This record gives sequence, structure tokens and C-alpha cells, in this order.
Amino acid sequence: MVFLLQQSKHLVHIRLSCAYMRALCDIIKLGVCLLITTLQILESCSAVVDGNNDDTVLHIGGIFPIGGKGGWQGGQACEPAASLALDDVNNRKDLLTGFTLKLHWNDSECEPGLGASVMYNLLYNKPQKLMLLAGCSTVCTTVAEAAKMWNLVVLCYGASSPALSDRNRFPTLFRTHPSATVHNPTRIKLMEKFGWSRVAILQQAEEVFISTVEDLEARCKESGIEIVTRQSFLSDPTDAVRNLWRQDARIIVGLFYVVAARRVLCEMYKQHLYGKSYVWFFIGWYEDNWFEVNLEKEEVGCTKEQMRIAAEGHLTTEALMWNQNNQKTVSGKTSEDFRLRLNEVLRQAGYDIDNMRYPEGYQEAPLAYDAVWAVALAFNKTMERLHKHGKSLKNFTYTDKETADDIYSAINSTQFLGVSGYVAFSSQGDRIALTQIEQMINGTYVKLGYYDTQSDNLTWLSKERWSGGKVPQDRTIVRQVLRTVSLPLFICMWTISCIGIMAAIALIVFNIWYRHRRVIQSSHPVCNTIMLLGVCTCLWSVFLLGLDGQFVSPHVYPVVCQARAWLLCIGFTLAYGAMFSKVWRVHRLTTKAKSEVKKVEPWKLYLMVTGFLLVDLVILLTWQLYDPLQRRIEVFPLEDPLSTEDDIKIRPELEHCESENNNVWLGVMYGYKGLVLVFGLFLAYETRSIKVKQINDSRYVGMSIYNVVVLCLITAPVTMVIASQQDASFAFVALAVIFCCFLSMALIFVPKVIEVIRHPRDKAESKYNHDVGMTKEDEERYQKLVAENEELQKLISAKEEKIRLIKIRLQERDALRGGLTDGRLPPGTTPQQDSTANTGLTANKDTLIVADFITGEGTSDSAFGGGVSVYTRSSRASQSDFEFSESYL
Ligand code: ABU
Repeated sequence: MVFLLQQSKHLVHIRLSCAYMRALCDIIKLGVCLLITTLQILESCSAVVDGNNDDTVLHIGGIFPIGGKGGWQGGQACEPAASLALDDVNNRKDLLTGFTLKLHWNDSECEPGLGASVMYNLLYNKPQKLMLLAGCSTVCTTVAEAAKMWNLVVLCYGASSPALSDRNRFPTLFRTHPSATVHNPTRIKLMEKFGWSRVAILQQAEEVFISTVEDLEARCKESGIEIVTRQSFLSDPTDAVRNLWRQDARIIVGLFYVVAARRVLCEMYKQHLYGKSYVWFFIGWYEDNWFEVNLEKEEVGCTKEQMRIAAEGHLTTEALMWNQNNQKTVSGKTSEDFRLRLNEVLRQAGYDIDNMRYPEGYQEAPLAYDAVWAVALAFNKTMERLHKHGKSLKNFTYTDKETADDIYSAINSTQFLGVSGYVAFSSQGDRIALTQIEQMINGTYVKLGYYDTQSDNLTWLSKERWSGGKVPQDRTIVRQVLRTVSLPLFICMWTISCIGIMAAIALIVFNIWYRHRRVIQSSHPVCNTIMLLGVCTCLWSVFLLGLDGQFVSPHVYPVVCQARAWLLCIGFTLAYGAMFSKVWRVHRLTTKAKSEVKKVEPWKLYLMVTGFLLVDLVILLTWQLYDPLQRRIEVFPLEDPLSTEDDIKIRPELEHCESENNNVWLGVMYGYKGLVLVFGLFLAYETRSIKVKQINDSRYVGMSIYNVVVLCLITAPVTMVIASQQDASFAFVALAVIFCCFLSMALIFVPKVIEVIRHPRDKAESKYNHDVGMTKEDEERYQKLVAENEELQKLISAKEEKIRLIKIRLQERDALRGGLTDGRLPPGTTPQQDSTANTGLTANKDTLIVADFITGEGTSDSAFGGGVSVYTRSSRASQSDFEFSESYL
């Protein structure tokens, strides 16, 4: 029982607890309901206060880039400007009568993703927005592409991307900001004005700049301006700037947001792409002090001073964003009034306006102001229109295409004078505007002029200043300088050649004049004359070798080339061919049987020279007809000029004579000449110690051949190696030709001339002949005879001494006998016998003298077989003659 009582108490207690709990819950529920109701009441009160729920408020959404790190943060000045416009619009009784305009906005940081998020928040949160305002091209692109899905018109106050002019992609977009393409005609105009036809482009990899560059490229092409390079970068412009330098870019159009612009400027400084040789076109909407702010924050890596140095002289182009003539605008205020008010607002927001420290977007602030006015005017127009149909803007929903079209038409036809100038929209929704050109002079922007694209009217104030004192050139001017043979060298070689030619002519005269003299006659005077003609021709070619671009025009140069080849070949063939034919003949004489060779037939020598000439003619004619020598220019690497003041480079050029298949022709010619040279060398070597009376100068001819061969074998390859050094090459060839010619003339003619001078009468020439007719065997025999002669002389002297002594003794004896037998001869001795003894001695002497004067005329020596008259070396031959000729061999 107690247990039951206890249990029932317990149950009562639980029930009481449950009731208590239920009551508590009800109280909480009531409290929550009260709270919600209170909140709802508060919210509705707030809405009433804000005007959100008021039927008299028209809501628009705003997206402002303000706090981002890159791109354009123009919302900093544009948002206050838009607020000013809202105030002005809402203060106007004749506009949107009975309504007020309200802007709901947020920061996009110029980030397309964040911009999209801001847009969705605006769209999905009440109240219903009638239009969107946006700034920054990347955000506008995202917003305008999406907004059409909500039948919303987007008005961009700060988007310059030319891509936004695509009506198919952005059917509901309008902008008070002119398209960046408006700069391009201005840039082209400036390039034409300053004569720049070669430009480069440096761009940040953003659609806004890519589409601007596409437009610029098309316009440059139309105007005949070459785009030398187009460099782009994402965030670090180092490589792109370096490439500009590599491409020798001088006039550079830079398209980037201001943060990137600071990096580019720093890179320009580091890589020395500034100053008198460079002109940079920057976008004009950066703030005036853009190059010296945020350097540390953005870790730019250059000091303010360095940035100032690099920025000096750059040009900017920008659409005019401030109404120039201080007229009253649609708001009843002038652009100056607007500026003062805006400055005041910004000052209150903490900006140091008095020290020209403007927030980003200050330039575009009039565009934001006018954008709000354009919205108001368009809504006004739409409301009137809708009113006629008993409709209201307040009833607009995102599915109301009809009202959206009305808003679109209204804004499309809106035109007014705003603080940014005359506001009107093209069929692409673009703003039509004037552009202004500025230049940074001494750290501040100076207006240079304005350009009206529509009327192609450039107003120029002539305030530009260039650091080099003259308009920079668009490229390194390359001055082509023809490398020519130095004049003193040419004159020197030509003078020597002239002397050689005169000497050769004199020798020809000598050769003909004394042709009857044995010394000339036996050396084949006609061959000598041919050789001398060849020498003249070769020496004349020296003149042609030095005849280059300093004397002849390019179209005459090929003629000089061909004349050189002809003269040198023919001259060589005449001179060398004549000498060759002589040694060949000597070789033939010494190798033929006596019966075969009676005498040297001159026609055979001429035939040989003619044969060589014919081969020359065939090769030269074929060469000239099929692949003539032309003027080819060898270009050398660029060189700096002597004066560092000049912004030019020197490109040395050198003229060459070349055919298409030059190596083939040279191969043929050198091959042929080489064979003749080597064969001549062989013949000269074979006949080195042979002398025939029919060709008395064959040994000198041999020497001359050695000389020619050696020089040709050296000169031909060396000139090919040093062909690019005009002076060295000319001097080498000219000296080789001159040396060959002079030495050949000297070797062949000096002995003859001396002989003729020494012995004016022909008789004496036998000695010359003896000299030259001497062989080694003759020499040995001669030496033997001399030794024998000396022995005999000594013997004679001894005998004479003996005789003298005997005579003395005889005289003594005679004297002794004198007294005995006066005037009588010794017994057994006759006067005749005495005389014979003396005569015998004399005869002995005569014999020796005869031995000394063995003449070839009378001695037919068979030492060489074949009936050739061989001469021994004469005692009259000078020892030095032998030494010279033998040491040479
Ligand atoms: N004038 C500012 C333009 C900014 C932009 O196009 O993104």
C-alpha cells in the first residue's frame, strides 16, 4: 500500500513536471512568434524607411570595383560620383516624377567571379532591380553576358573592352565608357604624324587588351604600319620586355592595367627601354601619379625616382571623360561644379585631393555620374511609355521581356549633355567620344592635343618634347657601308702595275729591235713578245681587281667582274703559255733522237700557246654565256658607328664577283690552270740543267715557271680564305701578279739586256752563248782543263827557269869562250834548233789557250746524244752566275 501510495505520488509529480514543461514550451513559442513578428515589423518599418517596399522607389543594382589588388579599382571614385548623381536625379522634380531612384551596390574587386556573386545577390534578393550598373571590363563581360537571362539592361560606366561591342554576345549592354578601340585611330594618327611605320605591342593577357590589339593590328595593316612584335604577359612582364629589346622595338604600344603598368615601367627601367630612343604609348586612364604609388605594396622593385625616369616622355591616349567646355549639363551643373563636389566628397572620404592624390577611377567618375543620369532619363522615358499602356516600371519582373525591351529602347535613344561630354550610344551600345593625347614632361602629364575620330580632325598644341631633341626613330637606322679597297693601296698597286706595263712595252720594243742579235734570236723572240703581252694583260687586270663600288656603279660591276676574269686568264695563258712552250720544247729536244730533232720549229710553240688560249676561250665563253659573273653582296654583322650620338648601326657590305655555280666554274678553271702549272713545273725541273743553243734562256724560263707555280699555288687558296677582307685580298692578288710579272721579265730579259749593253756587237755574244751553254759535265771538264793548265803553267815556269839558268850558264860559258870563239855557235847547234825550242814552248802555251777557248761552234759533242750542239762552260762565265742558278734550282 505504501508502495502504491509512493508510486502514485511519483506519477502526480511527473505529470506536474510535464505540464510545467508544456507551459514553458508554449511561452517560448509565443516569445519566438513575438520576436519574429517584431522583426517583421521592424523589417517592414526599415523597408518603409529605406523605401524598398515603397511603390515610389525604383531599384537598380551597382557593381563597383574598389578593394581589389589588380585590374581597375575605379569604383573608388565612381561610386561616390554615382551617389552624387543619384542625389541630383532624386532632387529633380521633373524627372521620375513621384519616384526616387535607389542604388544597391557591392564591391567586385574587378574580379569576374566576385562580380558574378555580387550580381546574383542583387538579383536574388529583393527588391526587384530594374537595371545593373557595372565597372571593369572583366566584370562587365561576365555580368552583361548573364544579365540578358534576367531581361536586365546593363550599363557599364567603366568598361573599355572592345569585346563588349559584340551585340550578339551582349544584347542588353550599354556603356558610357568609350571602347578602347577609340584610342587606336588616335595612335595611328600619331604614328603617321611622327613618321613611325614600325611599332611593337606589349599587352596584358586580358580579353579587354587582346580585343584592343586585334583592332589595332587591323588598323595598322590598313595604314601600312608594320607590327614588329606582339608580346603578352600574365603578371610578370620581364621576358616580354626583353623580347621587345631583342626585336629592336622603338615605338611600343602598352596595354595593361595600372598594377601591371608599374611592373612594366620598372622593367623598362631595368632593361633600358626608355629615353631618347624609345616612345611608349600607355593607356591614358591611369591616375596622374600612377607610376610612383603602391611601389612597395606591389613589390615593384624600382624606386620612385627610377620609375619617374622611365616614365618620362611617354605618350598617353584617352577618350575625353570630362566635358571640356564648361557648359551646363543635363543636371544643371557644369563639369567643373561636378568636379568640386566630387573632390569634396572624396576629401571627406579621406583622400588627399589637395595634393593631387586622387583615388582610382577619378578620371571615369563623370562616366559613372552620367551613367546614373542615363538610367534616370531612360526610366523616365519608359515610365511615360508604360503609363500610356497602363503599366508601371514597378511591376517589372525578370521575366517581363516587354518592359525590358522598352527600357532597352529608351536607353538606346537617350542623348544628353553630361559632365563627361555629349552622351549618346551607337548601335553597338558604345559611347562616341573625342580622344586626348598627353605626354609626360618633367613628371607631369601635358596635353598635346585632341583627335576627333569621326571628322579625322587632329588638334595639335605642339607641346611635345623629346629627350634626344628630335623625334625618336621607329627602328635602328642601318646604314649600309660598302667596304672598298683602300685608295692609297689601289693607287700604289696601280702605279707599280703601270711601271710593269711600261717595262713590258719597253722590253717588247727591245725584243723586236734586237731580234737579229743571237742572244735574242736564240731565245725565241716571238715567244718573248707573247710572254710580255701576257705580262701587260695580267698587270692591267690588277687595275680591274681594285675597281670596286667606289668607282663603278652596281650595274657596271658585273662587266668589271667579267673583264677581270678574261684579262687574268688570257694574260696568264699568254705569259705562262709562252714560257711553258719553251721548256716543253727544251724537254722535247733533249728527249728526241738526234735524227728526229734538227731544229726547233717555231710554229709548234705558237700552236701550243694558241691551244691554251682556245681552251681558255671555251671555258670563259661557256662561263659567261651560261652563268655569268654577277655582283653579289656579302653582308657583315652590324657595327656601332664611330659617333655614339648617332642612333644608327653600320652594316658593312662587300662586293664579290660570283656566278650561280661559282665553285663549279672556279673548279674547272683552277683544275685546268693547275694542270698546266704542274706540268710546266715538271718540265722546268726535268730541264733544269739542260741548255740548248736554240733556246738559250730555258733555265731562266724554268726559274720563272717555278716562281709562277709557287705563287699561284699559294695565292689561289689564300685569296679564297681572305676574300672577306677586301684590302688584304686585293693586295695579295695584286702583289702576286706583280711579283710574277716582274720576276719573269727580269729573269728572261735582264741577262739579254746586259749582254746587249755590254757587247753592242753581235760577235761578242758567243761568250754569252758559252755561258749559257755550260752544263755540269762541261764544267767538270773545264775545271780539269784549268787544273791541267795550271800544272802545265807551273811546269813551263820551271822549264823556263831551267832554260834561263842554262842560258845564263851558256852565256857564261860563251863569255868564257868569248875569247876563244867569238860569235860562233856551240858545236852541233844550229840557229834553227834554237828557234824551235822557243817555238815549242810557245806552241805548248797555245795549246793551253786553245783548251781555254774551246768553242761550241766547232765541237759537236755527243754527250746528249741527239746532235745537239752542247757548249762547255766558258772560263769567262762568272762563278756567281753558276752559284745563283744552281742554288735556285
Ligand atoms: N577606364 C577604365 C577601364 C577599365 C576596364 O576596361 O576594365
